[in-house]
Amino acid sequence: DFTREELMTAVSGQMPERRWGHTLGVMESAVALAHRYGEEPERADLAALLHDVAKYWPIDQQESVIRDNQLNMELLDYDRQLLHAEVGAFVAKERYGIEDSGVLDAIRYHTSGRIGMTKLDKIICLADYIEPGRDFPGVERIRELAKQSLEEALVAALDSTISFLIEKRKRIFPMTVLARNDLIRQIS
Ligand code: DGI
Ligand code: FE
Ligand code: FE
Ligand code: FE
Repeated sequence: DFTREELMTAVSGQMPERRWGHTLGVMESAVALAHRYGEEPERADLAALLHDVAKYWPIDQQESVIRDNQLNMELLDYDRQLLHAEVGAFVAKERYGIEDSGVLDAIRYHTSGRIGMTKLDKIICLADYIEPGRDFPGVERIRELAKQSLEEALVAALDSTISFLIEKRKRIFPMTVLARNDLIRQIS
């Protein structure tokens, strides 16, 4: 088994300095959200540590992991940015021996979201948007919303991604739209 320290060394070695800084930021934000919203901080920390582990793997390698292990093949029809989440969950389990399926799911769905997001899913997905190093239009409003409601903040975050994709005339992974709809349903 890997200690947390060994995992940190292994993960940081697979990404540029800047992305490792992002990962540390997501860990910090995820733990803070866990305390605020009653999730186990250790699980938030672990999922955040591993969430982008595959982000800088070559795309053909990410695609191979998905094909060779019969993971979610639908992802291959959409933006390549979606692959690293699915691959990351696989790697966390198979290479790093993570057995907590809730942690693995939080990694798997951190980019796309999903219907019926767990508290841990929401925390990791949201922490990914609001970590201290993030600077995109609207991030400050999402940080404020995150103090009041995980769901309100996450809807705002997904809306910003969906708007960005529309602006770039990219296709939207349907699960992202379903995730947003489901969160709005949970709020109202
Ligand atoms: O890995 P990070 O950069 O930290 O963040 P992420 O895992 O949330 O990746 C987000 C990127 O994925 C973002 O630049 C938008 C892009 N993307 C492309 N198609 C989709 C998508 N994101 C979502 N949620 N849904 C899509 O269909
Ligand atoms: Fe990511
Ligand atoms: Fe994200
Ligand atoms: Fe990230």
